[in-house]
Amino acid sequence: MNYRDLGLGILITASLFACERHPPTDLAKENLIPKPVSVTATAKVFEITKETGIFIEGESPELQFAGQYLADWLNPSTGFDINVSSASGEPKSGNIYLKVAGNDTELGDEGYEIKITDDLLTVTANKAAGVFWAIQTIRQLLPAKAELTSVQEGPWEISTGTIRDYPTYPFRGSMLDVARHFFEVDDVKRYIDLISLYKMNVLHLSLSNDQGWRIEIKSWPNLATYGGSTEVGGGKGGYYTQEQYKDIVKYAQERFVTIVPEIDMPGHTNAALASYPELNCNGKAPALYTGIEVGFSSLCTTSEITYKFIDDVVRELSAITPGPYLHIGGDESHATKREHYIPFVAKVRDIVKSHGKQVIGWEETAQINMNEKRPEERVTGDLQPKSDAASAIAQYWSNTTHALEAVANGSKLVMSPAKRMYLDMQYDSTTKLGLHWAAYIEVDSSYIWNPTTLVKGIKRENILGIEAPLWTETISTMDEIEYMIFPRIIGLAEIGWSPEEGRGWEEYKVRLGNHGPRLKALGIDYYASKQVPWVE
Ligand code: TNX
Repeated sequence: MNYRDLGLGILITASLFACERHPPTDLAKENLIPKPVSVTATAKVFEITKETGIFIEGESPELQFAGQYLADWLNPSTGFDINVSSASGEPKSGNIYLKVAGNDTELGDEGYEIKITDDLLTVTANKAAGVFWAIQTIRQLLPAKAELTSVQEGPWEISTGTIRDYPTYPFRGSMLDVARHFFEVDDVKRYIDLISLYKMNVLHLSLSNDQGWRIEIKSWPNLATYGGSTEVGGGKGGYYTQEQYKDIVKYAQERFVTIVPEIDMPGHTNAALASYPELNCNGKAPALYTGIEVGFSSLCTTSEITYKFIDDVVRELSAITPGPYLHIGGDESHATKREHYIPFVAKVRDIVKSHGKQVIGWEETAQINMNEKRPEERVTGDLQPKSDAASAIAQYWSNTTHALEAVANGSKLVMSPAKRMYLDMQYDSTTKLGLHWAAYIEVDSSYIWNPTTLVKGIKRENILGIEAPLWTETISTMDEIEYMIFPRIIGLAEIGWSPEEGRGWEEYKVRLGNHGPRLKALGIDYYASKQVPWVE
């Protein structure tokens, strides 16, 4: 045999082996997304068998839930009957051991360590959230068919080594607009499942807009029953009762996802204005609206009743929202005079604080911290932040001046740059759904950017996190949601979680391509971009 043949032989064997998942031999070569902080491989194999049990150390219901979540995920496809039991100390060989230990400062509140030897798989985290994110990683270490709900053939092997991992940003979210089109509770739950697969921990629900009011407010019942009775295009709309909202919040909480409810004010309020004439300066209720224009509606910012209304809404919503945040919108208030907008936002912020919540507002709300001059009229020394400015969070979407005002105030930013992160933007000019006012966003473009270098003057310490919004003017079914958010949201989740230094498109697209079978197994209707080398 000559050397060329030998080389070819090795090449063929190596490429066959690369396609073969079993046995997996190198933990460091797994296609994990988000990419973990560190992975070391030890070249052996741990196997999940019908004898495997899940043992949890600690009594918390959250940890109990996480353990059961893993069992419920493993059992249908493996056909095993894996149980969760309490442990005190390491279980015997062949088991999975989930432990909240609480003293590894590097891991923080959401980080985890997975240590896999040939006889034990151990997850250690400071908090149950870390264990839950570790479980999402473990899912990706098993073959894609493990995601199916019918019994599949094993073996169920994981290569050995250690993964240590924790997020870059504490706030990693997506926004779902349930106002332009209404989505049922089960769709919202699926959305939560899908974002938490990739370790996103915030779901911002845009609950009101010109086209619909989507949350029951007991003291102002027409908001939901009348204001929620239609949607873009004139469909029947809908709303969540407070019980349904609480059910969504609980479902999210179990999966370590915080719900951020938004009531957009003073603009984007036609549905409320149509429901109650007294909210209008002229005392007349406009008709319901089913188009997609923006910037034409405003609450009457100079009347007392408006603030009574807001206080009632914020009180009821705060009482059913365990998370720390309440979003007041504040975007595109083109129908509100600037001299009215600024004191309005200041008052609403006080109302939200009085109900114990931290305010988030779209970038325009950052202006209220300044004097009342327009940016172009200001001279040095004019930028005098009000004393409480720093406590409000601003959500950057397109205007860098406003984002920098937020920074000058000491506010933290949630980064949602429309040109990179808006999931309603079309992939290219052939995309049938979506809009393109900000950009066409192909999969590479949504991935190749960094929050810390996007806007001069916005630094790492100014950023609370990132959020990918899905506006739904053109989107009305779960399939359409999935097509617009996948696969872009996967890369955005990685931007929120993984260290900036380790990221690169050429390497990422290969990992992403390897998630194709997993997405299919999960029944996700993703956009199969030609930029990505999808694995069949
Ligand atoms: C801008 S981003 C909006 C929304 C639209 C979206 C469509 C922002 C704060 N406002 O009202 O739905 O564009 O892409």
